[in-house]
Amino acid sequence: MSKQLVLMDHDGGVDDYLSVMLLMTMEEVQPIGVVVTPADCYIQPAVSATRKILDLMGRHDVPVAESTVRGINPFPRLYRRDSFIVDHLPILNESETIQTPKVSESGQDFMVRSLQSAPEPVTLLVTGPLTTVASAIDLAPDIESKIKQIVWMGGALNVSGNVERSLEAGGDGSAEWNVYWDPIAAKRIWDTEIAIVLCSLDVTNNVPVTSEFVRRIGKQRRYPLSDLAGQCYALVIPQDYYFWDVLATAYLARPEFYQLREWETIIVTSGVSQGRTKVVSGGRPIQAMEKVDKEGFYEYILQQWKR
Ligand SMILES: [Ca+2]
Repeated sequence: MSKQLVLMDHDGGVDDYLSVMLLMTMEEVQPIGVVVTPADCYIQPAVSATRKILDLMGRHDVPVAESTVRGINPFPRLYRRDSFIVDHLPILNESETIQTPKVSESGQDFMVRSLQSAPEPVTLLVTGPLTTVASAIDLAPDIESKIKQIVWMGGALNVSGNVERSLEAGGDGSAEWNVYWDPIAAKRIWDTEIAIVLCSLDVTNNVPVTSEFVRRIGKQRRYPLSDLAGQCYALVIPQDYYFWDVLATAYLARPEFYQLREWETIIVTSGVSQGRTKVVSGGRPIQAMEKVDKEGFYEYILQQWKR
C-alpha cells in the first residue's frame, strides 16, 4: 500500500506540537514538510521547537518552513507564549545544534513548490488558520488540483465558538479561533472546489484533555515521546483544554474512528459573527466529523507515543 502524502501546516500552539509528534509516528503517512503559520505562537520559537521535535523523532528528512502571512485578529499573548515554553523544554535541548532543515523560502512559497513537485495529490493537514494555504493558492492557482483534501481543525457549526475576546469586541460568541484569526482566508478556501474535512468544536468538545489521561501518559514516561507529550499536556491542564489539533491529525491514520456528516456552510467574514462557520442551506458543502470513538482515540495516541 502506498503511503498518503501529507503536508502539515500548523500554528505553533501546544497541541500543534503534539500533532506533529503524532503525525510523524504514522506508518500510513509520508510527510513531505511542515509549515508553521504565525498565529497561536511567536514564530521563531515555534519553528525552532518544531525542528527540535523532528530531531528528537529522527525525522530530519522533513523540512520545516516559516510562513510570513498575517492574520486579522491576533491570538492572546498568554496563548502565544507557550511556544517559548515548549522550545525550552529540557528534552528538546539536549543537543547544541538542530539538524532538521529550515528552508530559506517562505512557508507559502514552500507550499506552492512542494505541491507542484508532488507526484500525486497531497493531503493538507491544517491545525491553524487557513491563511498560508489561501496565500499559496493566490500565488499559484494551479496547485488546487494537487490538493487531495484539506483536513482542518477549525469552525463551530452547531455549538458556541471559543473566542472570548470577540465578545468584548461586540461579537456574538459564534467564532472559532482558527477561523477568527483570518476569516477572509477561510472564505477563500471555501470558494475553491477542494474537499474539506472539518474537525470542528462540535466534535472536539467531546474529547477533553483529562487529568486521568495526563497521568496515564506519565506512567509511560520512560518513552521520550510520552515524556514530552506529558509535559506539554501538564502545561495546559489548568485551562479548559481539548484534543483539538490532535483529534484532527489522528483522522489521517484512523478514519474508521470517525463518523462524518455533510453540511452546507458559509464563512462569515464581518460583523458580530465574524469568524463563524455557519450552517446555511445552499452553502458550500463540507464533511464534518460528527462523532468519534473516544476510547479508541485515547488508546491510539497512547500507543503511538510509546516510543
Ligand atoms: Ca493550532
